[in-house]
Amino acid sequence: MNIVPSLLHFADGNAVNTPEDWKNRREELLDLLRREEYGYAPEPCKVTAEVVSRDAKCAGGSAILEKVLLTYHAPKGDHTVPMHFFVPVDGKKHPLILLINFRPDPYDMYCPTEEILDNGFAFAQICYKDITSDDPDFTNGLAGCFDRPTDGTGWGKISLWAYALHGAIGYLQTREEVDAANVAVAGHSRLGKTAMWCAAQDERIRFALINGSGCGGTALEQTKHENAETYAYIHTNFYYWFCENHHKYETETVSTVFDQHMALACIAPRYACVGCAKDDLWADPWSEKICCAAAAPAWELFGLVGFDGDDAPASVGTFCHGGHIAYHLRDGIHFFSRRDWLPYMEHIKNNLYTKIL
Ligand code: GTR
Repeated sequence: MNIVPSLLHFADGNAVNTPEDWKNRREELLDLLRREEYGYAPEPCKVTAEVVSRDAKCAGGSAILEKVLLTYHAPKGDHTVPMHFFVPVDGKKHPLILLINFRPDPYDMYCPTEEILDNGFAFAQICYKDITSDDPDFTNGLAGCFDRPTDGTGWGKISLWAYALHGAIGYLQTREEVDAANVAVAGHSRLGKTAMWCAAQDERIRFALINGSGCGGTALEQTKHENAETYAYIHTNFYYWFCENHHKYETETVSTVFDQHMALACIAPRYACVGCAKDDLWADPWSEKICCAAAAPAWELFGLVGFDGDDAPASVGTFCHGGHIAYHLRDGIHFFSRRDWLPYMEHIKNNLYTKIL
């Protein structure tokens, strides 16, 4: 399959041959994706944190749950986002999973909280609507605390949700219970797109858990299959997730400018987990697999296995976990299932102590 544009050529046509070249190519790709797809996020701002409640015996006495208020001190005002932070009670440092979720509750159907803790993780959760609303209103929450560029490149909501996660990670890495070298971000669907874009930009994140992310996530646009969501369709309802420049790809061929393998590849040489469901045709599990294969050359530059699968359609039960990009296809529909979390946790645990080149 000829996936264009080439990952391993600079915009000027020169080849990308070395890990050093990749650093520059990654910056070029991030700039391209900011300009044409997700929009430029604001400059980082100061984030302060306050623990406002503590349950020392949650999860059957196995963990501590804190409610932490994160305050973003932005140019046009402060905005506070609540976060739930769980940590096992054993007093050790733990790899951390930060989930951006749809609902504000600490226990939710999209995450098997106790099982995550039992697997030795610290676990933090933020509700995306506490950052800013999921609609075209750019004046509320954190969105209202910045001026948004009006030249077509200003942040869409995905970019702003990701921006808030960067701030949360800064705080979480200061917590003594957290193994700061082993931080994962996770999200499902529109928040899978957010987790991917967050990890693409933030090298403090070692693992990206990208579930059911589909269009604008890990589904390659140029190979979309029947009944899959496309850029043209996503803009009918969700144009505000992206920057205004992205709207032109409703009608133009995207493949000559950029595609989603570039966003996934910006995670290299770190780790990504892509999870899909067989009946989630809207998200297009096959194009997600092709995307993994198309992103892999970025890891190969480092002499690493990028993806140990191919670009053929997967069958239920497929696990490609031998490379830095893990892919699985499970049975069922669009959902963040325990059957997704289990392979994600396994991939993290298998790769906790390898050296990131
Ligand atoms: C759909 C949208 C998808 C996906 C999903 C979700 O309606 O078209 O791109 O993000 O919502 O977030 O649940």
